[in-house]
Amino acid sequence: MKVLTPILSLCLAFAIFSCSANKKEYEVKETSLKEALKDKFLIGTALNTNHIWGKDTAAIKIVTEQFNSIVAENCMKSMYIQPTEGEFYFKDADKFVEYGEQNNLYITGHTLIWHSQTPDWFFTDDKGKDVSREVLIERMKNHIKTVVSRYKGRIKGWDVVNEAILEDGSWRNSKFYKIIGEDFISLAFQFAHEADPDAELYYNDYNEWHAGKRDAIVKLVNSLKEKGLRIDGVGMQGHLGMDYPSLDEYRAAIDTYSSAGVKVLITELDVSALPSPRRDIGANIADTEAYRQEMNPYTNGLPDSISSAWNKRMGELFNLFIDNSDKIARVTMWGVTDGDSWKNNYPMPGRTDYPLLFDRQYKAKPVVKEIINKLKVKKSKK
Ligand code: 9MR
Repeated sequence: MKVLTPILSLCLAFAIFSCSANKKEYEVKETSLKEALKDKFLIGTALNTNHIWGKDTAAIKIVTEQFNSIVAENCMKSMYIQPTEGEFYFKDADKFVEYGEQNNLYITGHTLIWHSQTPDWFFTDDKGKDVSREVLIERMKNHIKTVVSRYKGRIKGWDVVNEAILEDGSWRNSKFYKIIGEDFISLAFQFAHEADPDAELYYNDYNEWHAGKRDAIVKLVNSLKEKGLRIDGVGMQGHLGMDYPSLDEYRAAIDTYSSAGVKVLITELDVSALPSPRRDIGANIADTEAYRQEMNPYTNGLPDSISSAWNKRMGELFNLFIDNSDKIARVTMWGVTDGDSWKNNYPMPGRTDYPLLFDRQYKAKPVVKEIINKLKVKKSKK
């Protein structure tokens, strides 16, 4: 017995070790969103500079294990990439693209032309006055051509124009629109295509489920096509709430865009768990509201009931995407973990929101497993 005891303990230890080793491997596979969704659509996430430079190692592990597509949350916007005319800052963007290539990720670029986050020099002359139409077109052309050609063949698709249409279907009265007219959109698509003929080109917007905006986007898609320009997809940003839009409204938008003959991309998905001041709050970053304590109810964590409701809502959205995967080419989360989400500061600064698939401790929310399990069950039924 004296001899047997150490042998038995060794066997037991080995059994426990191999069991936990198997379990660990099994879990990694089990929790891979990209594996589960691989026949449906690309699953992506936006990266901030801490991700890009490898500082947030826990988030990076999630990115490489769970996602197969990336977009830069901020560093390719014109105010960062061309802060002064003719002086481009490519360090962050270069690193982002390099990271994507090293990890075999589908890389998309965000965003070339946007009314927001465009540096003032873009629109003004040395006296501070608005530039002429010709000058603005030239600046737009130079910006697009420089950025797109730098990543030719490496960035696979571009958000060419972002948020040019309002909810009622009218044009946003941006500087681009005021100075150039609605042509600024077709010119932007033309310049992007000339710089990289193989890149996919997208129009991207929020509140994309509003009937007025939706129909105007379809009109835009048709008019670009009529002009012989390339447009591959409509990016539905997907900054959504717990009770807006309804699944029917969202489905109708997916159907409508798809019927216009373009791919549907869900490009910036997050679902706020917090009360919203308005149903159509969307993502216009100028529309912020003053902080109110009663609008920030979950500073110490989500109550179970709200957490279940949030997981249910996100699950229903993913079910909708999976059921429409013949129309949807990519679903991209607007960030990796809750702690980094822009929603903590929008539409009110300083709140604690819970809009993403991974929590502040980098833990996957229950819906992640549910999505994976749902697909596993479907596959094994076939
Ligand atoms: O998430 C982005 C946030 O960190 C920036 O401060 C903000 C302004 O550049 O932009 C946020 O991302 C926006 C995206 O680029 C376009 N659609 C709306 C997004 C949320 O504002």
